Amino acid sequence: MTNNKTLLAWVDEKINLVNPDKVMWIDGSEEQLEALRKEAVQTGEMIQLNEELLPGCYLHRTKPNDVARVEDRTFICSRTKENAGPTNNWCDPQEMYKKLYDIARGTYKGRTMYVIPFSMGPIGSPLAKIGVEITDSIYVVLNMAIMTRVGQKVLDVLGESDDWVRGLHAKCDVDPENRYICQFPEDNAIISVNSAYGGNVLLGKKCFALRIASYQGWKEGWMAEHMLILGLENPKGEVHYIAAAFPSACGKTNLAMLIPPEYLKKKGYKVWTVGDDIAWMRIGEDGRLYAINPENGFFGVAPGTNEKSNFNALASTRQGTIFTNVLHNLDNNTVWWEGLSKDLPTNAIDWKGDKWDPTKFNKADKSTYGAHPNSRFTAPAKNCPCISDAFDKGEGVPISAIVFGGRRAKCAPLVYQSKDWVNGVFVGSAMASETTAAAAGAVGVTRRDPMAMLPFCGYNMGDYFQHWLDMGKKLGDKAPKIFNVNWFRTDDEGNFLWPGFGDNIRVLNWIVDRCEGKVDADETPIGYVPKADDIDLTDLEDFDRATLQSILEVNKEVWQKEAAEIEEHYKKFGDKLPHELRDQLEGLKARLASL
Ligand code: GTP
Ligand code: SPV
Ligand code: MN
Repeated sequence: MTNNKTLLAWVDEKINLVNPDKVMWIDGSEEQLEALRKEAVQTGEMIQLNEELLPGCYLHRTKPNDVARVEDRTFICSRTKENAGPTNNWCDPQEMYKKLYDIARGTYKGRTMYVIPFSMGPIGSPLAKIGVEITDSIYVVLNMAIMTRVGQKVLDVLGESDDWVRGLHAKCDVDPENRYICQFPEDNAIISVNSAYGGNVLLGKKCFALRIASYQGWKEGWMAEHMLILGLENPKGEVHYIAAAFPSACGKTNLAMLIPPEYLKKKGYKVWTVGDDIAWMRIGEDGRLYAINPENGFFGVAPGTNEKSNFNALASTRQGTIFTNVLHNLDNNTVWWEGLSKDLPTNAIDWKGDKWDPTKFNKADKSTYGAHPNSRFTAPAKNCPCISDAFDKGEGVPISAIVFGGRRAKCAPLVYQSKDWVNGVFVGSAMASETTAAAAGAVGVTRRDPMAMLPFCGYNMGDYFQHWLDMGKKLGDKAPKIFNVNWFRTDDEGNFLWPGFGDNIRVLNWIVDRCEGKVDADETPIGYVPKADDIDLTDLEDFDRATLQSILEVNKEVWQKEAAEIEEHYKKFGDKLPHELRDQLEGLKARLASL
C-alpha cells in the first residue's frame, strides 16, 4: 500500500515488538470494514442492532474499569519536565518507552495487528495532518473509520514524507494498574496500553488532534483547541462562525447542533455544524483566523441526548453508528440511555452486560443507571442534518468569536465579553468548571481548566498562554472577539436557571451583534455584560427578565473570592506565567475593589 520508508520501518519495528499472528493494513474500503464488523459480531465484541430501526449500527461494551479518559495515567513525555509543565504528568521519554515496550511486548500474540493510516482534516487540506495508528482492536479500527478519514487515499497523500504521527495502541489485558496514555511531542509519537475506551485509544482524537497538535501548533504558529465550530446564519443569509471551548461533557456537541426556538427558526435563523469537539486554527491570507474540524465524526455523550435536547445529534446516530456502554433494549434490539425517553425499557441489558431492573432506577444513584453516564455514540458527521457546507472544505471557516464556558453553579454570568484579546486570554486562562463523568475521578468538583485544555495541552501551559498572546498580536484588529458563557447557573435547590440548549441561540445572537458593533453593553469589572433588555426572551415560558437579571449579575464578594482563587491557580506557573496575565489579574482586583 505504501513505499514510505519511515512508515514501513516503524511498522516492522512494532511487529517485532508486539508479535502479531497477522498484519492487516486498513485500506478504507467498505468491503474490508464490513468483514471486520462481521468478525466483531461473531466474536461478541459488538452486537448488531435492529437493521430496520438502526441500519449499520452496533453496540459495544467496554470493561467496567475502562469507561472514561484516565487523566492520572496520561503523560506528556517531553525531553524535559519543564516542557510538560506544571499541569501535566511527566516522565522521561526513554524511561517511559522502556516501560511501555515491556508492557506491550508480545501482547499481539494470537491477535491481528491493524495498521490504520488516517488524516486529521479533509485529505490533502493544507490544514490537515496525517497519522498512522497500530492497534489490536477491531473496535478501534471501526471507530477510527468513522472519526477520521482512513485508508489508501491517506497514504497516497503522505507519499515519502516523514511528517506523520506514530500511534501505537495495545489492549494488553485492559489492566487499569498498567494503563498508560503517553504522548512524546518531540517524536510525533503516542503509545497507549491497557485500555480499549474512546479517548484513550482513538489516538487521532485527544492524543493527536489536541496533545500532539497543540505542541505542533506552538512550534508552527497555529492553534489546536478543544472547541466546537458552528456557523450561525441570520435571516439575511449571512453566516458568522463561532468557536467555543467548554470542558468535557459541558455542552459542545449540543451547542454545535443547536436548533433555534420556533419563532427564531421562522425568522430565518439557523445553526450549521462544522465541528463538535476540536478546532485547528490558522491565520489565513486575509489575516483572519480560520478553523477546520480535523475529525470526520462525533464521539458524543449519549445520556441526555433526545429528540428535544439535541435532535440533530440523535438523527446522526440513526445509521452507521457504534454505541458504547449504553443500555441494550431486547424488546426491539435497539439502544437506550437515561434521558432518551421517559419510558424505561423493561426487557433490557445494562451497560455492564447484566439484566437491568428498571424498578430499581433512582435518578440520584448512578449505580442504578442502564447506561454509563459517559456512554457515547460514534456517528459519521455526514449523517448530521445540519452539517455545514464548509465541513469538508480544507480551507476552513473564518472565526468571528471565540467563546469560553464551563459549569459554574454560581459566579460566572450567563454571558460576558472580554475587554480585548489579552483580557480574553486572561478569561480563558482562569476558566473553571465542575468535573464530569468524561474522565475517571470525582464528579462535580470545581477545578481550573484553562481554555478547556487542562487534560489536553501537550506542553507547558505557561508557554501555551504566551502562544495565545502571540497569536493575538499577529491577528491584531482582525482577532476574533472573546466571550465567556455559563449555561449552568442554578438556584439553591440545584435547578438550572437558564433553559439552555436551543435557547442558547439567544445568547449567540447577542455575541454576533457585539462582534458587529450593533448592541450596547454594561461595563463591569470582569468585562461587558448584556443589558437585560438586549437578550431576546420572546416565547420563553417559565423564564422572566428578573431571573435573567439575576444570572447576569456580577457580585463583588463572589468575584473577589474568584480573583483570590485565580491568584492561587496562577502560582503553579511561576516564571512561565506571562506578565500580561498577572497584570490582568491585578487589573481585575483593582476594578473589583472600587465597585
Ligand atoms: P465532550 O464530548 O465530552 O467533549 O462533551 P461536550 O462538551 O460535547 O458535551 P455535550 O454537548 O455532549 O453535553 C454534555 C451534557 O451537558 C449532556 O448531558 C447535555 O444534556 C448537557 N447540556 C448540554 N448543553 C446544555 C445546556 O445548555 N444546559 C444544560 N442544563 N445542560 C446542557
Ligand atoms: C472528552 O472527554 O472531551 C471527549 C471524549 O470528547 S474522549 O474522546 O474520551 O476524550
Ligand atoms: Mn471533548
